[in-house]
Amino acid sequence: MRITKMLGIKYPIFQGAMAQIALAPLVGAVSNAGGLGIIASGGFSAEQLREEIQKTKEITDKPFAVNLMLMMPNISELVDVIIEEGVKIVTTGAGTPAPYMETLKKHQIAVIPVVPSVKIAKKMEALGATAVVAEGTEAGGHVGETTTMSLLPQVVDAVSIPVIAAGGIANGRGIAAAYALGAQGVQVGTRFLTTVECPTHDNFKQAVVDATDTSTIVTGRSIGGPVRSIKNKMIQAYLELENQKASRDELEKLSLGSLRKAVFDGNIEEGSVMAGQICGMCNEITTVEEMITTMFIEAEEVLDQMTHLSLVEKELI
Ligand code: TUI
Repeated sequence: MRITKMLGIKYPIFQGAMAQIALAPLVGAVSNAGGLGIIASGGFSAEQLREEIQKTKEITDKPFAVNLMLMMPNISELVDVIIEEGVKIVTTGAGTPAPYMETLKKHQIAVIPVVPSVKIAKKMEALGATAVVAEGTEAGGHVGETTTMSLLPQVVDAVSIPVIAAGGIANGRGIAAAYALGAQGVQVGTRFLTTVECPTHDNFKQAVVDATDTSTIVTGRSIGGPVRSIKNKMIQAYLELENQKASRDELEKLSLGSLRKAVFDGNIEEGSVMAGQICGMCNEITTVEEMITTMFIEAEEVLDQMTHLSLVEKELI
């Protein structure tokens, strides 16, 4: 069955669960526009998550999901809230959902882990995942090593559940490319940062609008937590510390609270502006609805064009 039918959504587009950003206003707008809005629960207490779920239900009566950032210490409390609130779709990232799988499945909750490799994709299928999101290293935030172009077809061939493509997708051409590589849909993060409904400080949006293809870099590899963000003063200092083989403590001191600093205070030089490599193409601020419908119209045009070219090449027209 197609992922759209399985989840009850119109367009096969997931909104990436960006920490501190993917809150009710953005999530509700995405679900109302026919995509899958996803609440980022990373950093939330159980009560904060409950409130965000309830706020989302006030904005939309369409399906939405909650993402579990598995590095957080309070996951089992968050799982309880998800069950109590009747959320039917969960995505996971930055770890394995194995300890929570049985409980989630028992409550008929679709579990869709984000995976950075074929090995982890297979592991998730064996655990009973409904689908997987194969995320290439082009993505923003916590990333793996393999690019979307290489990862996606290899994951598609390795599993028999639906695969959603993530990392480097911001327009209809990206969607068409993901389909060509065997994906059933896409997860998009960075392009949602330049929407009207994205609840960040305007400086944060402007940093994404101004960014180019070479604006991002990965830090944190030395401590086993690679994170992609837009280069700035803080990232420069972080890289210098990493080059000097600084300890995890020293590095964490620099990055502590940095996401909030950028997202809420608009301090884009000292804060963390997580974004993917496709930020160089996210130059326009539009509503979520306009963004999603434009992307799928463009994808269809590209796919029609490809069919046309193929017929021309076979000299059938
Ligand atoms: O999780 C993400 N991206 C994120 S989480 C995040 S919050 C954060 N804030 C500050 C510092 C660090 C993180 C920001 N961006 N993407 C999904 C993702 N999951 N990428 C890679 C993985 C992953 C990695 C290992 C998934 C599973 C895994 O191992 C599972 C296993 O079974 O070993």
